[in-house]
Amino acid sequence: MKEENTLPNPENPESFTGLKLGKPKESAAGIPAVISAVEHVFGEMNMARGVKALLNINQKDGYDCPGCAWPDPDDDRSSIAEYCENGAKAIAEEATTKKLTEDFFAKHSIAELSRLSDFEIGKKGRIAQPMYLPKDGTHYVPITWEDAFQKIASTLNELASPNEAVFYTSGRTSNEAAFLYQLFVRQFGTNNLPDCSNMCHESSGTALNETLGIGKGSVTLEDFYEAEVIIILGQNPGTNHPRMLTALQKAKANGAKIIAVNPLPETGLISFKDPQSAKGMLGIKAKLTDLFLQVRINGDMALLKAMHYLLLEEEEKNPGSVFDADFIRNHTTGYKEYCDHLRSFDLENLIHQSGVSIAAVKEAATLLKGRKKIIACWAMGLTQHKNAVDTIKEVVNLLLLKGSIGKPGAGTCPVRGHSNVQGDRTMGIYEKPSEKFLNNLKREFGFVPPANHGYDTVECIHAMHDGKAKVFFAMGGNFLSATPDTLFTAAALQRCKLTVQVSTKLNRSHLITGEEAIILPTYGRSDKDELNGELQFVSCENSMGVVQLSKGSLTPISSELMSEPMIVCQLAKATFGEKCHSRWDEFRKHYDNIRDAIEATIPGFSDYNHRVRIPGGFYLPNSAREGTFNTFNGKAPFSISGITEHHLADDEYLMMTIRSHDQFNTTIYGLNDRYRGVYNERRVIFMNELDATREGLSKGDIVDLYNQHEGRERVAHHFIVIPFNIPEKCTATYFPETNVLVPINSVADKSNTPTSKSVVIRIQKSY
Ligand SMILES: Nc1nc2c(c(=O)[nH]1)N[C@H]1C(S)=C(S)[C@@H](COP(=O)(O)OP(=O)(O)OC[C@H]3O[C@@H](n4cnc5c(=O)[nH]c(N)nc54)[C@H](O)[C@@H]3O)O[C@H]1N2
Ligand SMILES: Nc1nc2c(c(=O)[nH]1)N[C@H]1C(S)=C(S)[C@@H](COP(=O)(O)OP(=O)(O)OC[C@H]3O[C@@H](n4cnc5c(=O)[nH]c(N)nc54)[C@H](O)[C@@H]3O)O[C@H]1N2
Ligand SMILES: [Mo]
Repeated sequence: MKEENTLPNPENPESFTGLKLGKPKESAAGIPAVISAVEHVFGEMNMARGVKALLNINQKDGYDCPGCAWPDPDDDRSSIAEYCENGAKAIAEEATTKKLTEDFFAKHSIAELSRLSDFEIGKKGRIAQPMYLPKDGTHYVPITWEDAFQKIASTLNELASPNEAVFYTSGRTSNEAAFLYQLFVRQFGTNNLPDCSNMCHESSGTALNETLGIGKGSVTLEDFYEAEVIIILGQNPGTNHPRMLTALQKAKANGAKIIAVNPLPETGLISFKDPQSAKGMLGIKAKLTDLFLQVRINGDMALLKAMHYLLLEEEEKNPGSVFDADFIRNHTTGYKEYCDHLRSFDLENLIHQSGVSIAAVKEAATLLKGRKKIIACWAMGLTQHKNAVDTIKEVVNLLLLKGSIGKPGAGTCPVRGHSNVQGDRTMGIYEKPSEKFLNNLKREFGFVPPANHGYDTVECIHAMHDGKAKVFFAMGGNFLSATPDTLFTAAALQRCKLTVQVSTKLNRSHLITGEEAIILPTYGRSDKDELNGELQFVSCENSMGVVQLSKGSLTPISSELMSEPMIVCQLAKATFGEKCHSRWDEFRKHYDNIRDAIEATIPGFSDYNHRVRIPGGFYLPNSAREGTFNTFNGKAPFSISGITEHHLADDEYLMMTIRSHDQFNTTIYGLNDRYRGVYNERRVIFMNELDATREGLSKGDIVDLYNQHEGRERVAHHFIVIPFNIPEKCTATYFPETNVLVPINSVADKSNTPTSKSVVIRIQKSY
């Protein structure tokens, strides 16, 4: 009998791990960061492997850190290792020597494993051989690679249409694997290529494409060192991009002013002790932020408009002193209309809606007034709201007013998440490929790619739910836990005929499956990848468009792992059989052959095999960086959009789902959030003290959280109240524990990104 699988929604307080509260930290990194990194690494592997792993991260001949997409310095890199605490933790998770073989799966049923927390599941270790869950099975059983490919291929070939299969990608997949994967999927006949980007920076890509004609950021690391102002909105670099703090520190030493816009006074933004400098090791901290603007959740649009309003007033008093008239005239459209639009607002009302004090907004305007080299950085605090695309366009408006684009020290910096999420998109992992891209594939590979757009992440969940998609294939990631509305998504996956996960580590997506399920174990970044006796390397594109090689150096934990490019080749062979294009045989021989195919298909990769071997790699062309805008008329339009008001009832709150300091997305490294002073517990809700009092709640109370959307109630049980420095009516919880509350149909306009940072909730005492 198949037991019922449970979901991560514990109904009893025994699931608590034992909260301890400390004071939020005043500065990031320093010695505690080094200690924490070392503990994680050597807790998972022996000394020799640990040292080797750390020494090779982000070195020019090493491997790309799987931690985040922040770029490495072009020239001098730290001679010890270019890593940070959280990069080291990412490596500890990946390079662990704990492994799961068939014995483990024979001993533990799926139902038993699904009762564990995400933290406990992740700590089990790396999957060491292909596993298969038969229909009505209670346990995974071993399967050979050959049988696994045959099963997937025959299920795919039996579908009524290729569009009944979806192929998800998480952002760690290398350029080489991603290119092959999209080629396979399109040759199979569908554009159903949802990816983690749909939940991440899709809003940025949409906004930037529509305004500047390129969906990527425009700055390089060097620009940081020349900037006059760096404004960081909705991003927590101390935790999620720690190496960015080093760049900010250098920028500051060169005179840049830093403005942080965030509902939380995030530790890394406020000050920083560089663990790689002597001063930092001595505990000397550098103050980073000059001005902290504590916005209300989603108050950014109102704040930006208020700042722009004040800047316009100054410009009108003294024309030419604030805005860049030449730039506006030569490179933009709609300036006059935008000024009229600004004037139509009531300044006080804007400031009120932003949640920031009048004095602070005025200080921001004063800071920006005379400066023209501005970099705007942002991440999930802007992208995961209903009006995300419009808010990012408002950020672009600021840069256009100031002529801060296409010149040194200025531009857009959407800080990417997964280490190769940007590269995957460049390689064609996209459900809405351009005609040009498809034509290139057709020319190079001699087949007619499907023209219809495919499903993005939210659309594919609906399709599975409605029975329109029957096979779910994931190249990495943890789809169930990363996506919104966990119970709805679980039901969607469970309606599939077959779910397949190409994975390094065990996660919840292996436990909530279709009728049948397969796990294909693969190499991580740090693993040595040998093919026909020759060591191979792959390549990745970082957040600033630099393509670099990544060569693993650790011995894989099992001889039964297969690299991602090889998995795709074998899958193509099995699926296409005799019709399989001969190119797939070439790809299996050497990764250089894959790179040659990329060069022939995707602009910007000329001489790929040569240039990728140059230490430090090469920059991809970037039109916005060069000051040209690939829009229909070659100009960047000012964007006009209103303010979204959240009409919250007295007992309703906005909730943002954020990352703790001890996690990488759904991989939970530990139970501490050191910078926010939270230890040994993740089921917490941060709320304003006045709100807590109004609700009759005090520190340590246990509450249930409810969301109501489109007539369906969602609930997440048992969270401990922590009164915190956060604006009124705003609350924060950790992702993925509260993904159950994110409504599947609450998405950003145009980008269809789940609104994970503005979930409307009610809070009730549990008992
Ligand atoms: N160690 C580590 N590194 C990571 C990751 C990880 O999980 N762990 N994840 C990677 C990935 S995939 C990504 S996308 C990035 C994510 O990097 P971030 O975007 O920094 O991650 P979040 O924790 O989602 O933090 C969002 C920040 O925005 C703020 N915020 C929330 N809502 C609003 C708002 O309405 N307005 C403003 N102004 N701010 C708001 C929050 O307080 C928080 O500081 O990090 C990448 N790097
Ligand atoms: N509520 C809420 N939800 C969110 C977010 C949020 O802020 N709030 N953030 C969203 C964002 S920004 C993102 S990017 C998504 C992340 O969504 P995903 O990318 O789907 O999730 P991850 O947790 O990064 O995936 C971790 C799993 O990837 C596998 N893995 C790790 N390395 C490799 C590798 O090299 N190869 C392969 N094949 N597998 C590997 C491991 O098995 C691991 O368990 O989540 C989104 N969901
Ligand atoms: Mo992300």
